[in-house]
Amino acid sequence: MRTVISLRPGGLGVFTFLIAFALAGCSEARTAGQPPAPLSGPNAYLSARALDNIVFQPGTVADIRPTGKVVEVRLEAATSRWELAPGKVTEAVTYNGTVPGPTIRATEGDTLRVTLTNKLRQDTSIHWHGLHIKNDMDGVPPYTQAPIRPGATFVYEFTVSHAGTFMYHPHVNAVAQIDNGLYGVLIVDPQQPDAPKPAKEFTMMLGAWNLPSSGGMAQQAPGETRGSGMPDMGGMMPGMGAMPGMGGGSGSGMMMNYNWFTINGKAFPATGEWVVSENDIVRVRLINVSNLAHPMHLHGQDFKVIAKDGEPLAAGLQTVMNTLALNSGETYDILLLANNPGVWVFHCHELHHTENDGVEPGGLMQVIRYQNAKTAPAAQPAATPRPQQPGMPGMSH
Ligand SMILES: [Cu+2]
Repeated sequence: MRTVISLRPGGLGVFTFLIAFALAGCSEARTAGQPPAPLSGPNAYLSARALDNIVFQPGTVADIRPTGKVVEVRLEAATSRWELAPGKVTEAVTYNGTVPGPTIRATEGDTLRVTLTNKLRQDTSIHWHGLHIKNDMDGVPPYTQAPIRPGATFVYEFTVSHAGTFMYHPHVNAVAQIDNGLYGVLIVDPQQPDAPKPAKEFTMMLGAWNLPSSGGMAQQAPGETRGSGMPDMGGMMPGMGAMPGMGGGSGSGMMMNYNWFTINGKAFPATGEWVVSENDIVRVRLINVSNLAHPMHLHGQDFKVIAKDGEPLAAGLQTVMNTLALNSGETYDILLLANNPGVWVFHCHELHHTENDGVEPGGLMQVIRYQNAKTAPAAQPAATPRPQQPGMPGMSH
C-alpha cells in the first residue's frame, strides 16, 4: 500500500507545519550541547527562554568497562575543631580534619581504593551513596561488613560504576556522625566529556547541625521546637552527648533541633562568594546530606535541572525553574546561564535555614557575584530604635 499525502490546502498547512517542526527538531539536535549564541543587549536578561538553547548531553558511555586506573585515597575519621562561621567553632567529626572531607573525584570505570582509619572512640563505616557497587563494599554494618572498630583500618576497593554527583558518609551511628560533619563529596566524571562544557563549576553540600544554643532566637516562629527555645537543654544537646569520642551515644534520642545550617561545612557569611562572568554557563552540583528538606531558590535568573541522583535527565525532562527542593539524601545537577549581572543570592527558602542559631542572615545562603559587580552601600544606622511589635505574628517576642 502506498501512503497518499493529501495536498489539499488544509492538509498542506499541517504538512508544512510538520516539516517545520521536524527541521526545528533537527536544528536543535545539531546545536544541542553547543554553547548558545551569546545574548547581547541590555535587556538580554529578560528572555525567559535563554536556557532553552542549552541542552545537556551527558558523556557517560552506555557500556562502562574498567579503565585500569586506580584512584587512591586515604581517609581518617576523627574529631576536630571546626569553624562553621566567624567565631563559631564546634567539636566536629571529620574526614581528614575538614567538613566536608576531601572531595573524591574519579572517572567511571576507575578503581577507587579508599583506606579508612577510624580514630574515633566508636565504630564507623563508609557508605558510597548512589554508586552501583558490590554488596560487600556498601558499608552497612552488620549486613555487608563488620563495623570498623576504634583504631582499626578498612580498605574499600571497587570499580566506579557510573558518572554523576554522589556522596560518601558513615552508616553507623549515622545521625550523630553525619550531623557533626562526617561526610564528603564524590564526583564521578564520564568517560567522554559532558556537553556543554561549563565555564564554572561549583558544588554545594548542605548540612544541618544540632548545637548548643547561645540563645539567639530573634526570628524564631511560635511552635518551633528547636533547642534554642529551651535554654536548659543546651548542656544536654545530643550534638555533644552522642558525639563520637565523647562517650558514643546511640543518637536515637536526638531531637530535630537543628539550629546551624552549612554549605560545604560553612554557614553564611563564611559560605564565601561564587564569582561568574557574563554569559558563563555554570554547573552546580547540589547534595543534601542533612536530615531536612531544603528548597533552594536562586534570585535574578533561572536554572535548568540536568541530573537527579547522578542520573542525567533526558532532554525533554530538563526542566527550567528557580526553586529546587532537595530532600534528604538527594543530589541534583543544574546549569545556569549568567545573563543578569549583579550580586545575587542562592538560598534555602525554608527561612529558618538562613539563620545562624536563630539570627538572620546566616546558614544556607550563597552569594553569586558577577565579576566587577558592586555590593550596595551599607545601610546607615537607624536614627531611632525600631518599635516593639509584641503582637506580630511570627515574632517570638
Ligand atoms: Cu533549608
